[in-house]
Amino acid sequence: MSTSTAHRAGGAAESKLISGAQTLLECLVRENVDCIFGYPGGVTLPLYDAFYDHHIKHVLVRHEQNAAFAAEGFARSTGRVGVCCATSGPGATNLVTGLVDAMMDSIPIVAITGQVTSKLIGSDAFQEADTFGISRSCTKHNYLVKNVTELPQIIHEAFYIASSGRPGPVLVDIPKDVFQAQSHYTPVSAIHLPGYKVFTEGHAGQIRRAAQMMWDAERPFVYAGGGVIAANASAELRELVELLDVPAVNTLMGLGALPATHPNFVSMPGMHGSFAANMGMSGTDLLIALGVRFDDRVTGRLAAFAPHAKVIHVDIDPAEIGKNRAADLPIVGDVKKVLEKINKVLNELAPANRERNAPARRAWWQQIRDWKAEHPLAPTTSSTEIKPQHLMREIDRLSGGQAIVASDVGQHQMWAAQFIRFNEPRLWLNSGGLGSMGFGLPSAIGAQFARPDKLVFAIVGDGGFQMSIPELATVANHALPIKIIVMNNGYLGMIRQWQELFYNNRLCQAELTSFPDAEKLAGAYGFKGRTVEKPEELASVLEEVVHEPGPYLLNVRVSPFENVYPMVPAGGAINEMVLGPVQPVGA
Ligand SMILES: Cc1ncc(C[n+]2csc(CCOP(=O)(O)OP(=O)(O)O)c2C)c(N)n1
Repeated sequence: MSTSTAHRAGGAAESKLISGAQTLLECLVRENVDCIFGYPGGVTLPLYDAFYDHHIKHVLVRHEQNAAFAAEGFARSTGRVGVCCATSGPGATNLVTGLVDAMMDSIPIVAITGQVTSKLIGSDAFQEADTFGISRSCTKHNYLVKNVTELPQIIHEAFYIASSGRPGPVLVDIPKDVFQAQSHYTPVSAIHLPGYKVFTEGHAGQIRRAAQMMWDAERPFVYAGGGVIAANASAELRELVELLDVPAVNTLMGLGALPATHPNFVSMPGMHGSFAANMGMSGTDLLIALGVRFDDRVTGRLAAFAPHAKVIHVDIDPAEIGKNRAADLPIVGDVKKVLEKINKVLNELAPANRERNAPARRAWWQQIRDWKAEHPLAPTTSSTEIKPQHLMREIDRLSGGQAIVASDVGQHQMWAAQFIRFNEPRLWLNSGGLGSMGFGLPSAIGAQFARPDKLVFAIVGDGGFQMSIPELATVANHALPIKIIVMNNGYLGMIRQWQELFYNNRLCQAELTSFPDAEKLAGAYGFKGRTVEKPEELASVLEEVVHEPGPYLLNVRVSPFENVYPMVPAGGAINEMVLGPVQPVGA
């Protein structure tokens, strides 16, 4: 394999002797990087000296974890590689949660860390940590740069690995003396990685068999995930769904892959998925699994998952195939390319097949419609308090399926996923695999830098928000017009829900008191904030928030004891949903 993005027109750096720090920036320019999220420290000072008069924008976040989350927000909202940067020791260890997060959700980021001077490595020097060792299990690949002459090759490899195949985080650890060393910049013209093979095309025979299975099925069902978004395969997914006229779900990571307003879109499956989505997964005879990993939050009890289904599984990562659920027909390849080919064969086979199972398929569609009508995802409203579902429906109305919504983790995340519709990919940003609180605000920051034209909401719980309060300074600094919506239920809501339902309502360390006054807090940073608690005021206050040209912090007091339903209790089968509050006997 010989391919890379490394050989773009560079700067004037090729002939002169330049420092390692300048070499790094030259490589970043060639990778089209225009924005980095970071935090300086002793060993990265040579790099910051190079930043001083460089055109690449460096955004100073207030904690390194948020540099990684912001880089992820940048990457998730664009598909481009996000870049973050931290110093050695505590700076690098603070990045770890973000690296694990990017690894779990297959997000392409490159993390640059400073390391102590080469000759001190291993001596327990000040701010020394074994960043290479620590990051080994939470990166797709990592490097420790030993010589400045290796730097261009390593940086371009890092970008190539982060963005190719199954995307993921790559870390490059650079000792201080390497930043300082002088060398002639030598452009890199190709990347050769003999041990790294990416199979993109899919097996032609398997593709043909898959298309035939799709026509043969009586109750086909599409299960599309984050891999469809990573592969930019939304158009091909839509074509497949329309060709077969098949019902489809998008996972939490895949929301927006098929527009939420598409008539074939059922909704989200899984632990808090809709009745129709979970019943569809349980009743299908052919599960068309595209860029998904059969996550336990989707499958519930694996042994009971999709019991009648044959499975076609398309994924770029061979390690995913058969990991949780055996595939009857595996296809390793880029979902976009594979779907293009499948759609072609489906068209070829259509005349001989389209009518064959038409009655069975009509009955299947009727069943799906009945399930949808039986238990719709209906928003709960009240005249005395703001219900969380009401809040999400209002945000949905203002978004019109077009806004970027970065969510934190907890109940609000699930309600947002259920009620806010996404009509495009890369609008819904959330920490799906790791479920990391503190993700919402910094990822919204990354997204707003990447897509300044977009309306960006950060929807956070009162718990998670307090993990990212320092980033209000970053928002203020750059006057980022992010709409920060705190769904404030006075609790670590998801913890309270589980303690109520599964621990006999013995609420322990779940209550959150002392939430700051939003108006004063935002005011202290120089932007607008307020609290709303009356349901009749919600719509007009949200309009005001959206029309404010600058940032806005809106604290929405919602009913404290609302639970997210449907819910599949941990270990349950996904068709064994609890659909709503269990009524006390005699009620
Ligand atoms: C960093 C981190 N710590 C702990 C958890 C466990 N956890 C999951 S949801 C949740 C409660 C979140 O509360 P809040 O932010 O108020 O959101 P809500 O559930 O009320 O919407 C907790 C503590 C987590 N996901 N991430």
